[in-house]
Amino acid sequence: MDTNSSKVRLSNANLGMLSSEVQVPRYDRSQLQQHTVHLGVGGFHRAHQAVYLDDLLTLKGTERWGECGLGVLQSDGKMRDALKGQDYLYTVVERSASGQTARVIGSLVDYVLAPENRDAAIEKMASPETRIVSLTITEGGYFIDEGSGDFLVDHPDIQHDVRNPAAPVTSMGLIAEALNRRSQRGLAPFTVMSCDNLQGNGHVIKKVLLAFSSLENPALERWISDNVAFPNSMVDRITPATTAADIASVSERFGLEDAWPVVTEPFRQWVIEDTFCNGRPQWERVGAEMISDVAPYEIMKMRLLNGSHLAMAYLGALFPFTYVHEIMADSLFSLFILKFMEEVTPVVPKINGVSVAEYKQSLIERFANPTINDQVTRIASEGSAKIPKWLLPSIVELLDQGGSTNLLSLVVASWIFYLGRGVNERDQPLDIIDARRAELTVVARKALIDPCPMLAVKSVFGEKLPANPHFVQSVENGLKMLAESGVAGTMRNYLAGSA
Ligand code: CS2
Repeated sequence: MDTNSSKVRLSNANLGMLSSEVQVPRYDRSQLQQHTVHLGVGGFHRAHQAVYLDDLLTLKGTERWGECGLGVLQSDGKMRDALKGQDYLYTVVERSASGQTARVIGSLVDYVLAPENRDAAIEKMASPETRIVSLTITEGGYFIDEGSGDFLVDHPDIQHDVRNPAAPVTSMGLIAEALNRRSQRGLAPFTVMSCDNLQGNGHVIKKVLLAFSSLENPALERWISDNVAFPNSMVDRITPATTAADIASVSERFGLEDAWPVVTEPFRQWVIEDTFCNGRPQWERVGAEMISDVAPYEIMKMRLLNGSHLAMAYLGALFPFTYVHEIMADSLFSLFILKFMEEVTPVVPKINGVSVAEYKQSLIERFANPTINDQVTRIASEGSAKIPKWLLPSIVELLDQGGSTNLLSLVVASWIFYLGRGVNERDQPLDIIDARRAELTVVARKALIDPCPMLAVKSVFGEKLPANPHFVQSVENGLKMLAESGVAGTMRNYLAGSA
C-alpha cells in the first residue's frame, strides 16, 4: 500500500488539495510586491514576522506587501532549497495543551542566496521595490564586542568586506553596499529593521553600519546617518528548532508533505518603534504595537523571558533535562525560575498598562507548554553572546542598587561549570553549541575553582563586574557548591537561603 497516496506535497498548485483543517493563503501571491528583504530566514522569522505579514495580506485594503528571503551563509542553502522546492510556502504549526493547528504561510515569495551570487543579493536590496531590509541574524551576528559594546573592526570578515565592497561576505557589507548603490542612483533608502533580541536592536545595527561605512566610505556614512531609519523592536515567540519528528507529524496529522515546517506556541508579540523612512506594512491592523519608545518592552522581555531561559539552560543541561517543559514540571527547578524572576524584578521597567506579575505568570505557563518540545540545547546555545545581553546587565544594575544577585550569579557560575565540565551529571558529553566554544571551554576548565580566568574574558564580562569583589565571590561560591553538592543540592541550598 502506498502510505503516501493521501499526502499532498506543499506547492502553489496543490494548495486547493489540502485538508480543510489546514488554513491556506486566501490572496493572490503572484500580486505581491517584494517590499521586504529579510536576512536570516530561520524558524523564528517564519513563525513571527512572516506570519504578521500573512495575516495582513488576508485583509482587504492593504498594500500587497510581500517578502524575499536573503541567505548570508552558505549553510542557508538548506533552507533556500527546502523553500524553493515548495514555492516558498511553508507550514506553521501552533501547539498548546488544547491541540494543534496548521497554517500555510504565503508572504515569502522568493529567496536569494548571497554566497551563490553576491551581486544579485546586493541588487535585490538596491532595487526600488525594496523598502525594508529586516534581520534575524542572531544575537551574536552583529560584530560587537560584548564587553565594550564596540564594533569589531579588525574581524577578518569585516576587513574582507572593506577591501571588497562589491563582494561582501557579512550582512553589514551586503547592506552597506546596497545602500551605497541606492544613494548613487538617487533612490530612496530602505529602512533597516533588526528583529534580534538585543537591547536597542535598531541602535545597534545603526551603530555597526555607520562604523562599517566610515572605514571606507565616509560619504556613505553621512548618507546613511541622514536618511536611513533604524526602528527598535521587541519580538517574541518561542520557536523550537524543527525536528524530523515535527516533519513526520505534519505529514501524518495533516496529510501535508512539507520539507521544513515550523512548530511554535500560540503566543506572539511584536512592539515596534514607529520610525520608517520608506513606508511600512500596516502591522497595527494585525496586532503589532506601534509606539515611540520600545526600550521598556525590550528590557522586560530580555531580562525575564530570555534571562529565565538562561537560568534553566545550563543547570537544566547539567542535571540533565532535554526539554524546557520537563524543567518546568520539576518542582525544584520551577521554584528556582520563579525566584530568579523575583530577583530580576527590581530592574524590570514599569510600563503603563502592563502588569509584571501577569507577565511573569504568562511566562511560566508558556515555558510549561508540553507540546512544543523546546530544546534545552537550543536555549543553552551561544551563551557567550546571550549571557552579556540577557543576564549581566541585570546583575550590574542590581549591584548598583544594592539588590540581591544571588541566583543570577549562580546562573553565571552554572554557565562556567557547564563549559568547563563538558559532561552532565550522568557523565554524558554535553552538546555545547557556541561560536566561541573552543576558546571558552579551555578557559572555563581553568576557572572551575577560581572563576577569575573566565571573568577576565573582557569580551564577555566587560570591566565592571570582574572588578566587583562581591560578584566574583558569589560566582566562586556557586562553582564550589555545584562541584560539591551537584545541581539539585545547590539549587536547594540557594532556595533555602543558605548560600
Ligand atoms: C531563547 C529565545 O534563544 C534563546 O535562548 O531565549 O530564542 C526565545 O525563545 C525567544 O526570544 C522568544 O521570543
